[in-house]
Amino acid sequence: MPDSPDAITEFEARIAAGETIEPKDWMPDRYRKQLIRMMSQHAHSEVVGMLPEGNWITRAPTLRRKMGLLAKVQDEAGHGLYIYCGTETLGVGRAELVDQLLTGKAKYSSIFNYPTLTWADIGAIGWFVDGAAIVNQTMLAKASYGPYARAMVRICKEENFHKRQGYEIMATLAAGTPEQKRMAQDAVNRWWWPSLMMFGPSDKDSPNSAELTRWGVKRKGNDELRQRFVNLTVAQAVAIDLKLPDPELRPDPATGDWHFGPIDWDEFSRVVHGDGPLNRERLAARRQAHSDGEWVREAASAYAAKHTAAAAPAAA
Ligand code: BYC
Repeated sequence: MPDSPDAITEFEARIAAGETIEPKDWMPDRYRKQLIRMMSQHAHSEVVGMLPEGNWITRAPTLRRKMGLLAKVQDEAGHGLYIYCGTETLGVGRAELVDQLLTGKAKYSSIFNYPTLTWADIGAIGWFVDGAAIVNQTMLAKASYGPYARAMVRICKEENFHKRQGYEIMATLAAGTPEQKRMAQDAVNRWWWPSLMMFGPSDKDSPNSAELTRWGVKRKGNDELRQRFVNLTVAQAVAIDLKLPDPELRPDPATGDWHFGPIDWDEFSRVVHGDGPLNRERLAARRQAHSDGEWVREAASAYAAKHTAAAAPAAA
C-alpha cells in the first residue's frame, strides 16, 4: 500500500523540527529504501577499503607504522560492522547486503579501486581518503536517522586518528631524502583526483541528493563538501611542501574558496560501473574472504542455536 500523504506530511514536519527518526518510528518506504542503499554502500566501502591498506601491513617500514596501520585497518572493519548493524534496524539482514556486494549489485566507494603502489600511498589514503571521509561523515553525523547519525559520531573520532597517521607519514616522507619526497609527491599526484570523486557527482547530476536533502539525511550537497575538502587540504599540502596536481588551483576572491580544475567524470563513471584499475581484484578478494570465512559463520550459528535452545524454557 502506498504511504498516505498525511503520514508523509507528519513525517516531514518531524524532520523539519529537527527530530531524529528512530527504528520503530513510522517512515516512508522510500526513506527506508534510500537509507538501506546509502548505508549499505557505506558499510561495503569500509570493508572493501581495508584491502588497499591491508596490502601494506607486512611491508610497513617500522614497527610503529605497522601497529598504526594494523589498528587503522581493524577500525575500518569495525566501521563496516556498526553501519551493517544500523542497516539491520531498517529490516534488512547483513547476509543479504553482503550478497549484494559479492554479486556486484551494490556499489562501494570508487576510491578503493585504485592500487597502493608504494608506502607513500598509505600516507595519501590516510590524509586524503580519510580526510574526505571526515568532511562527508561529519555532515552525516547530523543525519535524520538516529542509528546512522550515532554511528558517524564514533566513526569520525576514529577517522581523525586515521587522517593524522596518514598526514604524518606524508610529512615524514616529504621531509626525507629526495627519493622519499618524490615518492610522496607521486602518491599525491595519483590519489588527489580520485579523492575528489569520492564526494559523488556534481549536485546537478546527483539523482538522489534532492530526496536525501529533503529528508535530512544529507545536510549538504556533494559539491559543497568537495569544496570544503579542497579548501582544507590546500593549506595542509603547502605546510609539508607537496603540490596538489591541479594547474587551475587558485584562490577565488569572489567566494573565498579555492577554485579547482575539472574532474574527469568519464573516469568516475568507468570506475563506478566496474571498470576501474582494480574493481575485479577487489571483488575477487572479498569473495575469497567470504568463502574462507564460511566455517566461522557456521560455527557461530551452531553455537548460537545451541545456547538459544538451552536458554529457552521447556515446553509445558
Ligand atoms: N563511489 O545521487 P548520488 C572510508 C553513486 S569508507 C561509488 O550523489 P548519493 C575508508 C551513488 O551511490 C567510507 N559510487 O548518490 C575506508 C549513486 O548510485 P546508486 C566512504 C558512487 O547516495 C577504508 C550514484 O553514484 N564514504 O572512509 O546521494 C580506508 C549517484 O550519486 C560514488 C562513504 O561511503 C562514489 N564515490 O551520494 C579509508 C560515504 N559517489 O546507489 C577510508 C557515505 C556516488 O543510485 N555515502 N556514487 O546506484 C555518501 O555520503 C553518499 O552515498 C555519496 C553519494 C556522497 C557517496
